[in-house]
Amino acid sequence: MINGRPTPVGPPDATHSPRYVNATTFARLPRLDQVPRADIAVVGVPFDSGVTYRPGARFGPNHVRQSSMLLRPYHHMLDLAPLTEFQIADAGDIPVNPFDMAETIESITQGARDLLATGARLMTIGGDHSIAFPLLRAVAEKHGPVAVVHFDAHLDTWDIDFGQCHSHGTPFRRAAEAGYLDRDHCLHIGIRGPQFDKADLTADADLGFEIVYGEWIDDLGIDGVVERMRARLGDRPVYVSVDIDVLDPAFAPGTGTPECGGLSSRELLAILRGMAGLNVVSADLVEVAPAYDHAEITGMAGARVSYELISVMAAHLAGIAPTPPAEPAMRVATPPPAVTAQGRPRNTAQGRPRIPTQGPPGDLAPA
Ligand SMILES: [Mn+2]
Repeated sequence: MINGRPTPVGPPDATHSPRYVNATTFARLPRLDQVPRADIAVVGVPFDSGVTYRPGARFGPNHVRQSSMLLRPYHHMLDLAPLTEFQIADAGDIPVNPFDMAETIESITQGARDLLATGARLMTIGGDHSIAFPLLRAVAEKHGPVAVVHFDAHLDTWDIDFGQCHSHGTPFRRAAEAGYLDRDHCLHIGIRGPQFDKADLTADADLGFEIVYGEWIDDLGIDGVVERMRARLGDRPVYVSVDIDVLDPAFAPGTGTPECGGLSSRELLAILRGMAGLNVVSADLVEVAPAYDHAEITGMAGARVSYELISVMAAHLAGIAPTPPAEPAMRVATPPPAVTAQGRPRNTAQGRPRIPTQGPPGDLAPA
């Protein structure tokens, strides 16, 4: 027994069985049909009929599985072995119809519903971002409206694409309208690049989202982002949605709508880790498009992000309390000088307070 449960079946010992043998599952974990039950089910949704630019995320689930072979059981930052202390299993892929969005939304809802009904939390690997809408529907049926933390270069609260209300640019607007979101406790992290229109940001705020822009990450720092995120989410049930394009194309070239100026994988992983102890009820990782990937860069990032999300869910299952935020004095032992070595004013929150405490920038704050 571990954690009051039957001893879980973990991945085979990589010091005795090479990682690259046999057909693969995520992190070489057992398939769901090989174990009695799972605390966390990893499930693929190979659907990309909602994309507006580069297609190919339908091949994301198996690419991420293939890139997950090196993941090891013990997480030293959390002092937790998610893959061996808890039963994690690969549930395969949910059926999709590449020619029918409506049918696929129903199929994904049912697939997620069935897995959630077993008591498992979901780590879903897409697929394009349109799959978040039916996943949120199934999660909200079980937990009620959820707080969403959405990592993405793009808002994905747009309204209509090509006359269609469901695409990879609309899942969070549709979910908000349907009542699946705990409004005023949702936030986007990493939004950047040009927008269609200033009004998109006002509409987004009206749907209940706060934004931590990608352009703010350097000034806020990891701790600052984590602090805002945790203040926004509190102790509510949380759904985490990670679009791999929140990473800079240098760290995730294999995706459908890449945007320059994104997070590094180290920054994203640290922010995700900041959720340890929160009640993360399920999560997804979407938009890995292997045709544009090189040397598995994006696949490995997707696998590692999924591992971090699994670890955060396992930390909650293990009853690990969220780490209290560090004292500001401890985080910044010596304030940085007000000017750079080149004599320019340093671009910091202390030097130039250009990060508002909440809401969109400037006059975009909702009335
Ligand atoms: Mn997205």
